Amino acid sequence: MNQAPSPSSHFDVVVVGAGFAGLCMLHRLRKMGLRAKAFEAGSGVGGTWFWNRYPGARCDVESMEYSFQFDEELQQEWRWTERYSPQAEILAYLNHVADRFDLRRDIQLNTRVDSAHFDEDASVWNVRSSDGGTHTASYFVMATGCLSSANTPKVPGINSFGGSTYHTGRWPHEGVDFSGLRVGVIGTGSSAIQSIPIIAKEAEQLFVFQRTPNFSVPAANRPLTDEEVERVKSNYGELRKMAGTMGFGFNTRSNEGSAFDVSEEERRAEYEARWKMGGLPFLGAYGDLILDEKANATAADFVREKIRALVDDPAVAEKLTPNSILGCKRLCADSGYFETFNRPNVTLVDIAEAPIEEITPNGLRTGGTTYELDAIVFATGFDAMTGALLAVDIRGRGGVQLRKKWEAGPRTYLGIATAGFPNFFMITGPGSPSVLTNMVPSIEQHVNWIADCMTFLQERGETVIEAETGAEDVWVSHVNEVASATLYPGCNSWYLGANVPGKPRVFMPYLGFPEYVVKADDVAAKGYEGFARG
Ligand code: NA7
Repeated sequence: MNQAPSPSSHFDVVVVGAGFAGLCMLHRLRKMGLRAKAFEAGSGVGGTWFWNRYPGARCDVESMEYSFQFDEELQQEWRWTERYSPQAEILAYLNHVADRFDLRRDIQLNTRVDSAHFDEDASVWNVRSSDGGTHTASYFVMATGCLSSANTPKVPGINSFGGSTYHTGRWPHEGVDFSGLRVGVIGTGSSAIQSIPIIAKEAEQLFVFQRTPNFSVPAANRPLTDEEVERVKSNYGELRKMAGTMGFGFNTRSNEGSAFDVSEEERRAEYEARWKMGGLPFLGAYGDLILDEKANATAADFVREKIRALVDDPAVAEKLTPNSILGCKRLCADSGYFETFNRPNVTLVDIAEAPIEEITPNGLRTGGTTYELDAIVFATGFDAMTGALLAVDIRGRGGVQLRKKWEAGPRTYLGIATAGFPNFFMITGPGSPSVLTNMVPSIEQHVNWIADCMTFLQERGETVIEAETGAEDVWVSHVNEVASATLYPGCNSWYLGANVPGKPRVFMPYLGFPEYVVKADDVAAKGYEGFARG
């Protein structure tokens, strides 16, 4: 592990981040014989899975699929223990990957990249790191993840609080003991929904401050049997290929047809079966659930009924029942979330009408009532997709800042490059399928595309590649057009940036992994069409 202060040095590639994306990129660059260096802000590798250690943190994609496929021996030898991996197991896997492929010697931990400026005369990136290091690189790759920049609301009085505050995405490594404490959780997204049932069992009293109720289906997590692991491993390659053509998961069939192709009875049976099976494939019950409001309502009403049946107090059940489009905000998968509100030590506080007014030394005030608290958990999500990219002072041609260019929202070509910023790549950037897919295969697809592009240039003795503005404009319009044919843009989700006050509202992910791969491969096959090279 190289922890020495950085001297000034030149690399073929500087990579920012050592999570799934950074590790995968580094491994591929090594295999190409390039000199690469990764900087990682955390004190360990793992990215999302390094930071999100809150109680109950778990992936909502099945573990046999949420893993790398670039090395057959790795995928054969690693044994996942549960259907949905807990955070600690995914982190152990990523540490294993770092060791197995000897990646640590090119990773500098505890170091942020503060700025990266493109020098047009020398055609290199000047990169400054938080340890005072200055580096040059032919290529600059951001592998900083889509959900890594924590969003903590600016509530008045936040610094006056006498107890402890936590953000789910920055959880203390030593864990937190809530025994005997009065705890407030702000937010009811995926992180809250996973952690609330566990915090409720430990805390003396738990207050959940809910601005918007969320749809959630049971995760139905369980240990994996040797038989099912073997079934996947004996056919891993084929299953992965199949998943690539579906965009999500090889374990669950998605129905193409309309919810109205079948009788109400059949529809209910399908929803019931998927509810029992658990997890996000609930949304795959019919092809038009995210396209047609009436179709969506059939599934949403089914989940609403389930919530009402799970929660004893009808008034609490009503508050927990969303009146929005199912899946428009990312669907959650839980283990006993709604039932937790039947516990005598749990109180749901609806802050939809009366936002949090103030945090005081002893607690939190909303709607004129003060709640006395010993600890506050911000489960308030992330400045998604652009937050981590814009946290670095990235400047392209003419010294133009990426922040300036994206003032009205991110603009990319294929979610991988942006005009005016030569030799700069983003892994799963805005405008790529990313968060609407299984992230790990999406990351591998981007890593391979970027690496192949570098090889292409190398073979031709070319040193510069840059997205053309025209190609970028067409891509941005296409991303919007695809999204606007669905129900996704119709709610205040982080896909749109709506969770961060002042953030421009642009639908950021591209809908359709298989279509995207065809397009990206076609661009490459046509000599990187839409890119200027030289
Ligand atoms: P999410 O899904 O963005 O959830 C954040 C929650 O915090 C959500 O309920 C928000 O309510 C709430 N929130 C945010 N700001 C505030 C303020 N100012 N006041 C009250 N409540 C607030 O983040 P997660 O970490 O749970 O999950 C992120 C993704 O990680 C998830 O989708 C999975 O892909 C994994 P809102 O809905 O905005 O009204």
